Amino acid sequence: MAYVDEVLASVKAKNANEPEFIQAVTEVLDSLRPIVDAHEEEYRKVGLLERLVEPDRVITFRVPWTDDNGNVQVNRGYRVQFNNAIGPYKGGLRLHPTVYLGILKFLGFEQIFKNSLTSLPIGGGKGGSDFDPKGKSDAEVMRFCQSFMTELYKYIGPDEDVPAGDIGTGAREIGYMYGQYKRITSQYQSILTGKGLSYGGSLARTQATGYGLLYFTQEILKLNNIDLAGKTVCVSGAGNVAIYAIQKATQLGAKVVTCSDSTGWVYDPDGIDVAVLQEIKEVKRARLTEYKNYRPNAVYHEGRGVWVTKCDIALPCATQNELLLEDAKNLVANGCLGVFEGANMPTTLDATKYLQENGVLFGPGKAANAGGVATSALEMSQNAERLSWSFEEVDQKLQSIMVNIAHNCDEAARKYGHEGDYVVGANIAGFEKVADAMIAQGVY
Ligand code: NDP
Ligand code: 2IT
Repeated sequence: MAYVDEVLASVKAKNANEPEFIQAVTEVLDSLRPIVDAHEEEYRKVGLLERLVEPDRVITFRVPWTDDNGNVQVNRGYRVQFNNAIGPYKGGLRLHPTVYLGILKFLGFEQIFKNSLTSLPIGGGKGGSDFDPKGKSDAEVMRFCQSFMTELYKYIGPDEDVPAGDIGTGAREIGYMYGQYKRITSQYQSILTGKGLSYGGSLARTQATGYGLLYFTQEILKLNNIDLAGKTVCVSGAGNVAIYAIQKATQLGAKVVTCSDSTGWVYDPDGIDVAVLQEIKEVKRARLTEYKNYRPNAVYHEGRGVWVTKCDIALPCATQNELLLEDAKNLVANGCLGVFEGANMPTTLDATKYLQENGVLFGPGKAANAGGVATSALEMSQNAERLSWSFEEVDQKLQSIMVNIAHNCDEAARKYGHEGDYVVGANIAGFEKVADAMIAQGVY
């Protein structure tokens, strides 16, 4: 049996209750076949793939907190420290009721290759909790965050593990967690990124994932002689990544006609108004049903359905497995040219295959959304030198990182005979550096 198949079979057997993790590993290992086949003996000898698919460690803990009625609630907290071959563990904290170990293992595993692609020295990790910030008061969110950090602080450090935001974890949550870390340790350290600008955060980190997605998209389109300006774009999601993807796409001359949240989606024929979206989501923390109150030409639909809309470019920016085979068929039938993932693993494996087989350019999340974590690493650099760079300086660096990732994916795919397959390109380009470092550092 081929080495990849042996390891895949073992991952499936050992992690049978973690379908998202199996999905992520399957995508990565399948596309690493060309490079693994070329180095099979060397990799087998050091158990490279077996080590790569097993996290360095998984930490789980109880998170008790008191709600506004005085009742004690208990959530489960996690940190998955997946791989630190090329730098300290780095990756976000997800707060969502669907969080369980399988989700965080898939995200931590993806993060290894994503972080390597940034060309910055960061390893892969992820964490979070099944806590749902929606519908909670600020005081409840604060008490949860303080309790979460009271355990997490033992396992993180500026050269050890540096968490950040993800779904459900934004500026408010990072602030409460940072405050609690400082209170426990008396240390003013770079142990979180996505911090507020008044206490060590980087300019442009808020915008970075969405902006980076567009810089990457624009570069891949350019490599294929397609101009982004004038194109119609569909975005899903209405959170951090979606909002700044819509803003940058609009600045670059495209028209974004959709966005969505977990209850429904909006079609705005005049182009989504980012200021309105920010008011609804960032200020009021409200539902998208409100959008049509500000924009009478817009239509609100209950449930899922963004991908029925005709578009040139699709940017899934909400969550995993939100773009299914039937959606891929709709996109192809409507003449879509490219799908670029702002979220992590938003496209199912069969949908990805269908899109690629039908000539749709496909930018996988670990490349396309790497701008967020790249800018987090820039925040760590600024903290280390106790300086802060201007918005323009960070944005410039972000642009060149994303252009570089696009070229590296393109070249790696070409080198291994899969020209234009950016899934193969991203996985191989991300894997190479991690594999080298793991081999050089011996068996551990
Ligand atoms: P936010 O919490 O800011 O926004 C998430 C958005 O997706 C919301 O509109 C939310 O709707 C929607 N959503 C979340 N879960 C579901 C679900 N199960 N079904 C339908 N809609 C859902 O998160 P981010 O924008 O930060 O993250 C979005 C995606 O991007 C995630 O996959 C994340 O891992 C990825 N990512 C984030 C980065 C970052 O820097 N923040 C960096 C790289 C990737 P509702 O509010 O109704 O729940
Ligand atoms: O999925 C991701 O890359 C993130 N949520 C950002 C992680 C980070 O450390 O900035």
